[in-house]
Amino acid sequence: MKITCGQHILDLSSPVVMGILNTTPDSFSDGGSYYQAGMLDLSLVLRRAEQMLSEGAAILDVGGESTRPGADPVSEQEELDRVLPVVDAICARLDIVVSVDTSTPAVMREAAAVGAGLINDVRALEREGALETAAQTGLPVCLMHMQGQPNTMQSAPTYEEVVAEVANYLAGRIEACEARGIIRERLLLDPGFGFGKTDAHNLALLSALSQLGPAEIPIMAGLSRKSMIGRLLQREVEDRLPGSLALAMLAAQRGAKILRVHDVAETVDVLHLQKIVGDYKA
Ligand code: PT1
Repeated sequence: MKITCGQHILDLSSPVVMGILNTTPDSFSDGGSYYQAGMLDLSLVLRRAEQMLSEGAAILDVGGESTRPGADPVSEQEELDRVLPVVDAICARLDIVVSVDTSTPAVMREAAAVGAGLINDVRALEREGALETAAQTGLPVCLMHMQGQPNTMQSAPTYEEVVAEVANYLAGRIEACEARGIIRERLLLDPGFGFGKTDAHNLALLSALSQLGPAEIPIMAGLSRKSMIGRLLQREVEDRLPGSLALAMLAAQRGAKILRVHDVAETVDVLHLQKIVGDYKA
């Protein structure tokens, strides 16, 4: 299973790691890491990008809008200012697929112009103009499910049948994409762990991960350091690595092809061992 991401070809025959690169001052676990005196420091971002590449990341996901629970929206200009210099700098220097974590058409268009290889949209191209813009870039798109909006989504998430509802929603977005010329070979699906979901909802989605969509569309999963791990294991955000690794492995076992994580080296080790054990013939 291969997918063309701009200049790069991404091989998803076994699961790969997407390293998280947040250029926001307020992300839940690594917010502000690349800021010096209130300014985004490109050299710090590049150092981290190089490190994640050397640790085995196949993709780097660059985002300028925090979408963790409770986060406030960001202006288009702010997002452009945070994301574009980073995408540009990485694409100019490193041989890696750069994904842009955005719902904003202008960011999609400009990021694609400087070399981004993937659009990761937590709003599944629902914003005005996003479907058309994403279609024009020719890039693959990850469609994620979210109930509500980040600042309020965790107040009272409600579903009658969470797996069926998420699957139906994603089926509708696949249809909307195909109607605009974004063929399904260009799509990825993501259940959106923690996006308007209780722990029970997240667990139901994890256990039914492979039933979220058509078998030929790869699934992406983002569980790294999320609050579900904190609640289930009583762990603060800095102590969620073991939980994150366990969930990454379980997601891969259930069919996820892209794992979106903070801890690249550790997750690459887990997936590597999983492959060795899976391939072993006694
Ligand atoms: C994700 C994801 C994402 N997650 C995709 N993109 C975030 N495709 C940003 C918590 O409960 O899963 N898939 N982009 C980060 N969002 C959250 C959500 C962070 C919930 C933290 C929590 O702690």
